Amino acid sequence: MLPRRLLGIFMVSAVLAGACAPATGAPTWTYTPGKAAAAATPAASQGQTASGDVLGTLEVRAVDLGFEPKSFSVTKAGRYEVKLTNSGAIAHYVTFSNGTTTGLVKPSETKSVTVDVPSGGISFICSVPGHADAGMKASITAAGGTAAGGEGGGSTGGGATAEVQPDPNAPAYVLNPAAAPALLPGTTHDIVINIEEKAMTVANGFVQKVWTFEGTVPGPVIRVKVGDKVRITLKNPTSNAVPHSIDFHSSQVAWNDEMTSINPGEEKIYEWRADYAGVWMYHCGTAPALHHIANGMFGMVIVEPKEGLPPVDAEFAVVQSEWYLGPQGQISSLAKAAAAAPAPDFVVFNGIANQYKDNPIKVATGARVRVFVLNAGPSIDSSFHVVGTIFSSVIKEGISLLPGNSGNWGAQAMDLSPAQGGIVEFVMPEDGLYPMVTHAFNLVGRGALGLFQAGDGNPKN
Ligand SMILES: [Cu+2]
Repeated sequence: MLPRRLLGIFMVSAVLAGACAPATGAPTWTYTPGKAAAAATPAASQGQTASGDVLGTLEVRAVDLGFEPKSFSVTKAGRYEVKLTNSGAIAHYVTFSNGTTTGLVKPSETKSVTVDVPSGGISFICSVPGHADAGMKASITAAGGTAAGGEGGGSTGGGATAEVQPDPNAPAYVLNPAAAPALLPGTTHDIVINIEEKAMTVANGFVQKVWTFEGTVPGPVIRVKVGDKVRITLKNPTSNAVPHSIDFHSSQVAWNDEMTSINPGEEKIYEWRADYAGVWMYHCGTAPALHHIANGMFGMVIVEPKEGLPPVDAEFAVVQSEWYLGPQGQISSLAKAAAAAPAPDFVVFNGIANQYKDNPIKVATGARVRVFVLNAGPSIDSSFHVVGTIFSSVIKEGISLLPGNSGNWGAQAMDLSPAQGGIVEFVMPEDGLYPMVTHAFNLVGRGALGLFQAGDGNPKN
């Protein structure tokens, strides 16, 4: 337990240090005219590309997620030292549009790099994927020159993009089975979750560099019952580029203890007890959490009541989510996901557009079917509906409609806002196809369509 506690304390300290640091209104400017040679400092060893005398030092502070200040001006073009102090809680870089970089600067660290500022100025970003889009862009202008602007080059992808075109050479997607897993045996569960950043075909012709729990989007379904203890070991391998974290909505824990971010090469333990039954979301909460969710870091926890759920004939787990495409092979677009009126390229069930339309989910005719449904969002509501059926049982966010209720009430669609989950049960009474949709029909054409196939799928025989 001790290492985890220490890590938690360290992260809190980093956050507080950031919050208490003095605000910097004006650019920190340490160049002394006429004393340039005397002010020269030893050249930074990392990423050095510049040559000649250092004309001054520019101090920049990284906060989560921005640079302070965002613009510098120097009196003439030439070679400068740029000193990055990281006052945030997660690691950052200063990376210039010509490729010069400080390298990774961890929380509370300071690193310097020297760079040639041309007369036209130069821009820099944090090159952790997603951070530039989240606002970590800045620029240096030289007096007499024209501004390079702060939105400059060196982008690592994920920006607002023109419409992404399908790639005919994209690998076929890997079908994500919809069957719900069995309840984990026992009452205490030790679970390792490896974070993996990888390429994934998210729709026919479209590949994204997704961030995953255990290599899949969504991450694995974890199924326990009320009273169980769960001990998660979250691992962020050195092969990853970005810090990550995990937040279980099924848990009651301090945000700044269990949910803190871990850098590549680190791991941490997150313990919780399943106090309440339901269908719960888990997700990465590392800033910007919108981007980490939009890029694949979410999954479902099922907590059954202590006495268990009544038996049914077949059980499935379906997570609805959105894709905001970045360029082919790159991370998703934070700019698109962050729009006030988000317009996803795809809305999908279990990570991949139309996968159950292409590969119908087969059930026996007349069987009682239970579907655990989670809306992972990050931003669009779900109206979960199975065409041709009526839900005789709905348990949603602690509220239940059960078969045999007086009045024989039923339900046609389960409304789930982002991060809400529920359970529906229904029967497909005759052979045939029963489409699964969100009844926001503009999204059905964007991938939110699956099929249940009862019997042989043909009602005519
Ligand atoms: Cu993450």
